[in-house]
Amino acid sequence: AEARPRVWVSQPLFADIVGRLREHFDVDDTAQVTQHGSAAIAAALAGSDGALVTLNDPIGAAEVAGAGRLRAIANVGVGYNNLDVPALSRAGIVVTNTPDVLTETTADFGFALMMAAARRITEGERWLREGQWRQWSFETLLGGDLHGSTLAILGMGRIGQGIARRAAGFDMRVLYHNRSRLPEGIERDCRAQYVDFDSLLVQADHLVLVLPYSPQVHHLVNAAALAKMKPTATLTNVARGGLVDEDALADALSAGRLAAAGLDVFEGEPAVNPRLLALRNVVLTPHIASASLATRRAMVSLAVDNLIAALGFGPDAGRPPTPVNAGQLKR
Ligand code: 8YV
Repeated sequence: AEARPRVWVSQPLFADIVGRLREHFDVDDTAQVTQHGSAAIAAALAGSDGALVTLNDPIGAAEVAGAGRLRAIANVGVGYNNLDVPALSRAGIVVTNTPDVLTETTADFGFALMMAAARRITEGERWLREGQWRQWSFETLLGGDLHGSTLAILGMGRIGQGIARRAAGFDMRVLYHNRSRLPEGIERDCRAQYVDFDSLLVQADHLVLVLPYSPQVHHLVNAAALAKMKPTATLTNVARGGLVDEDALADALSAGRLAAAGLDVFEGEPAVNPRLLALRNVVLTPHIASASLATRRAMVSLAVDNLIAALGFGPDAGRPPTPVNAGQLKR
């Protein structure tokens, strides 16, 4: 019999779901949760036909150079800036991601993070736990309101739209900026108004970042951008850390030129800029915006479906449900 295709799973990802791969493939799912180096990834991919990877796994031309059999990489995540897609396309490798299944969960979390930053929830908890609540004063931990304020969404894709829809329930005015303006019907559904980037910064009471990262938008929120914002405004990031110049953000937060920030993603994660760690007016979470049990399971399930289909098996053989580079493949 013909040898079964081999698949590498880069870290433990719900064994019962990953186990579905065994119907078609020989599966190496022994890798532990570590930041695999380039050489380790290259070695794992060398004998593989497919791989199930996460944002922990940067893969480009160097990592696939010795992987002559590799035909598909299924990324567990909607963002795939860990993958050099043009290089993988040139190598004839199908890339897939996990959109849609995480939209609502991530929008929930973005909203929660924004609220926590605006209303100083974690700061208040720390203050209480530190035993500082000896005497409550009327002016203790005053925050900014959500209701009646202007929500500014940068990146109006699926998650941005989910956040906009939630804002209606909080009586917020919603502005957005995006690479391209959305069709009127979607703007109406989201009750969102398109503005240019500068107007978004100037008018924002609460700015939320939900755009995909690419080198073109590296440090899009830099000192100049932050200087345009109101000193009472908050910044929330559930996209990628590289969108924000963290030193400029720390400067603004410590100088009182920005009220607060909610950050789920960091440029050097899992390392966090020590200047941010030292500030009280930042809510810091460890990249968990999509981390509800149901959603994380749905993400792995979709990635497994993608990998099975991309490698030519199952009901969708040859047509993975959510491809990233369909039409760009050079084979
Ligand atoms: C994932 C994310 O947890 O989907 C994304 O882009 O950042 C998160 O939902 C992460 O990508 C896992 O690879």
